[in-house]
Amino acid sequence: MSSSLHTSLCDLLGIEYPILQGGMAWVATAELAAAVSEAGGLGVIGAGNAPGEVVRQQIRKAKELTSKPFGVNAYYLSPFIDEVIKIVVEEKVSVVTTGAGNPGKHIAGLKEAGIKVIPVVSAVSLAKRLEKIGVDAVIAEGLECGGHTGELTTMALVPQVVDAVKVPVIAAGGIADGRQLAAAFCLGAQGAQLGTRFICATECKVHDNYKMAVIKAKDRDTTLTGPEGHYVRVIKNMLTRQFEALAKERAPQKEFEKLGTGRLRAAAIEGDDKMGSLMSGQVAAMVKKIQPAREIITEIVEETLQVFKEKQQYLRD
Ligand code: TUI
Repeated sequence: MSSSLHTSLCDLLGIEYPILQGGMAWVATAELAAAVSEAGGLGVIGAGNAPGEVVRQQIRKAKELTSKPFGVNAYYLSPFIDEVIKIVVEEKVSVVTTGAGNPGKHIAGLKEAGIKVIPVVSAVSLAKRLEKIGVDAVIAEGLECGGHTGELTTMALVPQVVDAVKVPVIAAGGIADGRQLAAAFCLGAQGAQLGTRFICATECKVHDNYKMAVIKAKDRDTTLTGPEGHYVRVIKNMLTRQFEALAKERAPQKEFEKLGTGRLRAAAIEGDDKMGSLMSGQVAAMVKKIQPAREIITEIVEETLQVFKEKQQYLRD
């Protein structure tokens, strides 16, 4: 590679390429995070609903595998969220990304510990509020993403967040290759977070059935499940058909919760591709093979550079 790709985000986080790996619960373990960081991106351990001590073990394992910066994603619907934050501070993790809630109450403590805080937002209002309390960057995540989704597409959300805040914006949702990373830069983002493509990294320890479901998925094979306002994007299977039946009969939220409990673990650990929750973004169809994290990053960087080089021919003096 003769030229390289460098933005302010690389300096902020001490990484080589402006690529973050999504902190996917049950999927983004220490091995994946360390591999992404070793390859020059920012690897992120997904804390999900895990107790603090389990997250500490994961952090220590990642430290054994890499001396480069990595992050932990704190999931704000976890019953263990306070202890996860305490452990992240004790372990002096470089970066915390947050999801599924407002991390406001923890920001001062994390900043005091010298930890970079990067929340996921799916709306402009939260991005502005969080910038005021001192976050280092924000991840603007569009509804193309896997797992919990907001209401706006990446194309609509990213430039609106870029216009509303001064901190760097990282685009997420619908990004799997260099064309999409280049598009994110065109929208004003300083980097991108990718989840789905990294599910199929060699170093990702998720069950092979999960990886194969992503690889086999076609363009319209993901869907949103869950009650209104709490949508989760997954690959269509028997579970999503049962969710659809609940939605049709306008079942109460607790019925959705009952059907959904333990399903992500079932998919990720046991490989249950029928009744498991195969969380994945709309770009699943673009993921065609299992390959090392380093290869994924190198390919995306080369494609992005190629896009910018090619498109220069559109310019006229
Ligand atoms: O967090 C995600 N996506 C996720 S988390 C997850 S874990 C899970 N495990 C088992 C069952 C279900 C889920 C799967 N996918 N994305 C980040 C994200 N955060 N997107 C949107 C938000 C968000 C939503 C509301 C951030 C803040 C927020 O705040 C509301 C408020 O208080 O203003």
